[in-house]
Amino acid sequence: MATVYHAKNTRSMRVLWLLEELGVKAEIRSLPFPPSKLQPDYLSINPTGTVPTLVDGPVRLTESMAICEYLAAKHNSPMLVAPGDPARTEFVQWLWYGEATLMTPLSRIATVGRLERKGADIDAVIEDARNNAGVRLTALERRLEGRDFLVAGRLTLADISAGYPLHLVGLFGIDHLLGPRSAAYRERLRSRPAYQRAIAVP
Ligand SMILES: N[C@@H](CCC(=O)N[C@@H](CS)C(=O)NCC(=O)O)C(=O)O
Repeated sequence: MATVYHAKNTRSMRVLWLLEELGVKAEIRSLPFPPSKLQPDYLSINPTGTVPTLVDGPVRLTESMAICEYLAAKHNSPMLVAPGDPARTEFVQWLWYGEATLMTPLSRIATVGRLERKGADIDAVIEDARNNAGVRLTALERRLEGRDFLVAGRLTLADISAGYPLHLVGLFGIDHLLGPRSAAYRERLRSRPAYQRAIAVP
């Protein structure tokens, strides 16, 4: 059985959610956050100190979407849009959008918001990141016109990728940045039993 190193409200929720969608069991090891400070022995598992990490026999992966691709391929899931599929190119675009485009300003809000230092400069950085997230979210709003899911007319890893930054938007109290289609899309993802089981893991 594979092992997943997890911390609540982090990108490891993508992996837990996918496992639930696949109906695949794994050993979940929950860590305090940030593990590099609160559980430094985790650095021997993942030298970057980030979560998630997946260990599956000789396989060790430390990128949430690489873990999702690995698991979806291993279990022959249609959530992975394979090379040769007409939807593949769009799938790759939206797979990266969730991590590379949406997570950039949201990670800034998370890391700067954790600093003990407060003040006008910090507020300005957070405000700029919020504005930037709002601009980046408009691409999602446009994409969802006439669509329930990002690609291929079904739930794919692209939705798992985008689902985490949308979770953070809620946690950060910036729901006003979501257009109506994006808000409805997030609800569609959140209402899935697999999502709810994953999000409940401590
Ligand atoms: N690109 C990586 C990013 C992993 C990452 O930065 N995880 C955050 C939590 S969402 C983390 O563990 N941060 C702790 C730290 O940087 O010390 C992924 O998708 O897994």
